[in-house]
Amino acid sequence: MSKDSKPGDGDSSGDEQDETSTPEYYYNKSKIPTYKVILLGEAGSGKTSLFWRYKYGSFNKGTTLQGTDRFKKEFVSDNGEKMQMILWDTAGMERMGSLTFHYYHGAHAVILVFALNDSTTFDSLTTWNDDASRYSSPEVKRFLVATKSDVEKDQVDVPKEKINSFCRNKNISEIYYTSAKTGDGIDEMFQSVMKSLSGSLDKQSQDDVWALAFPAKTKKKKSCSC
Ligand SMILES: Nc1nc2c(ncn2[C@@H]2O[C@H](COP(=O)(O)OP(=O)(O)OP(=O)(O)O)[C@@H](O)[C@H]2O)c(=O)[nH]1
Ligand SMILES: [Mg+2]
Repeated sequence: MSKDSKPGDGDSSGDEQDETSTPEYYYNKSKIPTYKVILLGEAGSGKTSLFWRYKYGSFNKGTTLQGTDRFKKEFVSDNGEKMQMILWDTAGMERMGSLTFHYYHGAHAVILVFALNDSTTFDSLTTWNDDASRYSSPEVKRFLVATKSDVEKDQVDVPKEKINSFCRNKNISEIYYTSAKTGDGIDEMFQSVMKSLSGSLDKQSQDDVWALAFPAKTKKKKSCSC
């Protein structure tokens, strides 16, 4: 959790924006390669809890969190290069079937999320994966994340063989087991995702990454009457 973050504020909510939340500000100031990473998965799979745990370091039991749905975090790659991730959460839009172009557009990585104790969230992943190809890019990097790894063994509803076979068929090299409740596996998962992305950035896409995450306030300049 970043030192100044607290639930409900945001780098990101898009409502109150000052100079420091404009794309130009971040892009010109940081010049750090920045990757857009999106969470995708069925309602209830645990996306917001994952996001929340990573950003705030706590477990939020609410299911309808709103406000902060983008979060940026700096990493240092193995070769010492700084890099940044902007993580996007759907803020519940998937429940209305209304994930927008903005959500997918320009994503460098998709984290497909399912809950270990709910096979319907796993079964829907094929559709989410197809949508990622259609609306972001066929080349977008994909990662598979199982959430709720804290549940009792007898509540696990998705067999390992099914998970492994999905990974093989979709060309996904890594599955991560995480728990937003305990925090297990989450830091490691994001570190690993960023490590995989390191060095893959198309420099052309940087403007889009910032502009989509932090749309500039459209202020009209005062015209001079002289
Ligand atoms: N035991 C356990 N429960 C979890 C965990 N993560 C999330 N949950 C619970 O699962 C439910 C759904 O979690 P959310 O994070 O809201 O899921 P979502 O994918 O964001 O779903 P919507 O935004 O509601 O569409 C909530 O009741 C959470 O408390 C976890 O790691 N362990
Ligand atoms: Mg959510």
